[in-house]
Amino acid sequence: NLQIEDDRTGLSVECLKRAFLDNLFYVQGKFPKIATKNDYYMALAYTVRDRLLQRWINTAVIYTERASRTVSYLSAEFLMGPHLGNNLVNLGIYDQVKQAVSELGLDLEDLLEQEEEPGLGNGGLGRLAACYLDSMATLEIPSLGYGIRYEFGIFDQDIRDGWQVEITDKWLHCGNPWEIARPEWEVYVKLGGHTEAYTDEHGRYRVRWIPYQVVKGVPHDTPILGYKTNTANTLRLWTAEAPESFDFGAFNSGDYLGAVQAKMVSENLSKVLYPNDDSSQGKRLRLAQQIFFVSCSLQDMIRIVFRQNVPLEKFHEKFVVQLNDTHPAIAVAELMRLLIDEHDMGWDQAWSITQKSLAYTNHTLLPEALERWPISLFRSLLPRHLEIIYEINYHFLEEVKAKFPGDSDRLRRMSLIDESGEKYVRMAHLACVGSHSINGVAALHTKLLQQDVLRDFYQMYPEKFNNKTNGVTPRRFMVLSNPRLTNLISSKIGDSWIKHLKDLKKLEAFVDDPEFCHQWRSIKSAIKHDLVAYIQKQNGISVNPDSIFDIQAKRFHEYKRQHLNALHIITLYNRIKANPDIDITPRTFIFGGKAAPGYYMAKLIIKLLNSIADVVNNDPDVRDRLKVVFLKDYSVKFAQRVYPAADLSEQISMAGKEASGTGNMKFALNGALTIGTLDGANVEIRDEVGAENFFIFGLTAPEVYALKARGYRPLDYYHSNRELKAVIDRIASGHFSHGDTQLFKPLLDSLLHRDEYLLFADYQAYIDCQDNVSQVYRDRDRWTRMSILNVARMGKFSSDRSIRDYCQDIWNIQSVPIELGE
Ligand code: 26Q
Repeated sequence: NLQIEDDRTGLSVECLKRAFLDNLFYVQGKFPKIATKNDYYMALAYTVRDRLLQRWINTAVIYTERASRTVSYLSAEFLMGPHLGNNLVNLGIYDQVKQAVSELGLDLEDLLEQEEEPGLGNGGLGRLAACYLDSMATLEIPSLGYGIRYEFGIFDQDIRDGWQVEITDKWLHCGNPWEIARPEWEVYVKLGGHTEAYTDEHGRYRVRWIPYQVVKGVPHDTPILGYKTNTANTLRLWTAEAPESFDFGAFNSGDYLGAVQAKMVSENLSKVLYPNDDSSQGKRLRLAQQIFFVSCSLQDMIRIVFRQNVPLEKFHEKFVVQLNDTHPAIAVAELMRLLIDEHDMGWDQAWSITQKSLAYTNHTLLPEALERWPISLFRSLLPRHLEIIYEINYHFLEEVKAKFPGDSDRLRRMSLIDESGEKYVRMAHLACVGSHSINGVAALHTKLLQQDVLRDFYQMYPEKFNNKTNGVTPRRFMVLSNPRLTNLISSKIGDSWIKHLKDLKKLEAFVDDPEFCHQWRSIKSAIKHDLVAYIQKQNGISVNPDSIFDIQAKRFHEYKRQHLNALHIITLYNRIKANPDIDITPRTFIFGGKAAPGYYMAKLIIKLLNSIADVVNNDPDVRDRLKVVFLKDYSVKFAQRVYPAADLSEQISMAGKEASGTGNMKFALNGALTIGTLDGANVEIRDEVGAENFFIFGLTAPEVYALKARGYRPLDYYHSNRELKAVIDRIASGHFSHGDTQLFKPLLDSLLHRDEYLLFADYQAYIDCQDNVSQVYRDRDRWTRMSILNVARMGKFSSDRSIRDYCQDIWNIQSVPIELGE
């Protein structure tokens, strides 16, 4: 039956057309005349899925046969973005499929637009996990991504009257063609209740946990295909269900409604993604989500270990478990519990396996974002884990005492339990103690962890610390999102750079080639024209495509200082108002990003930007020299449209606060120049592209500490800087709020009296630097040259490089190439 085989796996245009129509008929139950766009999207998605499955199964067979060492990437978030386009790129059939659907009278771009992206993450951390899955598959590293299949991902953002309004994200409402449920691998997770000590048949002291509730986890698998390899790894996300075997009737003495309620409580666990990207007050449901997916994942790994006839004592040889921040850090206690309570292992051996298996990545420098759980909450949900943590803490503090005798202050600081007031479990400390590796995500970040945030742990375990500078996947963020630049580059230097990003260096040979520079510039211009059309349609704003596209796209946070950008806009506006004929390089300020629903100040900043937009875009004095655009509902899909159109990338966080940033890399890779502080990975980007091709400004991290130490007084800056004062006064006057002087008062008060993120201290440096940007932009040849050199020198920031570093320094793992046998 060769014909049938070919329909599922063949890659020719003819075969793709046939398969597409077949899926439209047999999967969607439609024929062309009555099919909707979504039907066509689904038919195409299934056509692509069939081709993935062949690779997926081959990969699984080989990994099982060889019992290959495997990376488990544990993350509460995976911000995958749309699958279809990426799979077409990685399968290498983008052009064939485009032709196939076009011969059927359809437009591929149209169908790609149909996909509802799985927004199962907040921002950088979740997107990093997705880039790493792409790179692990491309490098043929056996890996499993483990997380939660949230029914509602990050909320959709609407803007009403300038304010952010949140709308639930129903990403599953049309079905998800990319996943396969695996109910046969369900697992059970206990919650609540109490523990009992007993003596087992060998006379050993043991503990039994009698839970209040048991929840069932069902895995849903999505194939993750590497770029032009046959490797298809798995993203395994868990949904929570009530176990039907649970006898609700008996448990609740005929209380049917109570039983239904219990079912709903179970399902709650995977209902919704928490939309804040800094850990907030201890919420019981959040902790329940963490133990739920961590326990499911560890039990799944143990099942795989047994199935592959690996003895449990060799768990750490089969798996290395990377913890994406502290969200899965409960794994330290849960792995101990599984080994000891469920698999009869002794403490010392369990501890050795746990430490050898786990590795921890930190993503934050905000002390307030370090996760802590109130002991009472912890005990009521995870009584057994708390006992285990106390025991780990006992052994750990003995170790600290041995290394630093007589230092009781150090014991207090390092304890897994914060006892300074209400008692808390410190998850970062748990992760540090339970892991063999602790890494930051950029060189500066790692250094600051060692000197500051985790300094005691660095002194205790210096050998555990290492840096792994973040990276991004060039497949999604260049090949897929920027085909025009991709084609130009490949026409000059071939396409090896897609897998070996350092090969972009070869572009430097063309930086003095006028024809090449001209092409480079026309491509950027064409992409900007596309965005202009989009903005016209979305926001009804006419934008000048020759203006500087100055873009800040990221979550809204005070430390990221979108409001510093606002101060610059108003500065230029004031200059125009004072002198309407002033010669200003035209600029379009573009913003995208969401604020946590409970983060009042971040939402007020969004309102401020939209209010400035209303005034500036409609003031006749401005004469179209300035435009301000807030693009709502920023997402991965949207990011792919925005990065290629940028001239200027805003990376202006207060130094010492942004762990790395990854948007900075995506912009630069697409030929934008960066204006930024010496923060996170900006430092390394500047080192790579050259200071002369980067707009740096502002205080450095040590200068920030020094200024705060000697007493920072924002009012002094306000009173001594004429332009700054005029900007603040302009906002305070109600100019952007229809005369309402109260609206932005909380923001202004915060700046004038605290200014925690030093906007005023950096204001003049930022303005001067922006004035220089405007000057340089006028020399279009110089700008183009800088743009080319940025791209040519971005090779370091491929997530392939990051993953190679993880493999070598932490995971000790080799690639396993996959042959496509039958
Ligand atoms: C924790 C507890 C309760 C509720 C929410 C959270 C939570 C959720 C998400 C805490 C933090 C996050 C996300 C953090 C994040 O995205 N950090 C970013 O990680 C990037 C990848 O390393 C870095 O580039 C960014 O600098 C960093 O801000």
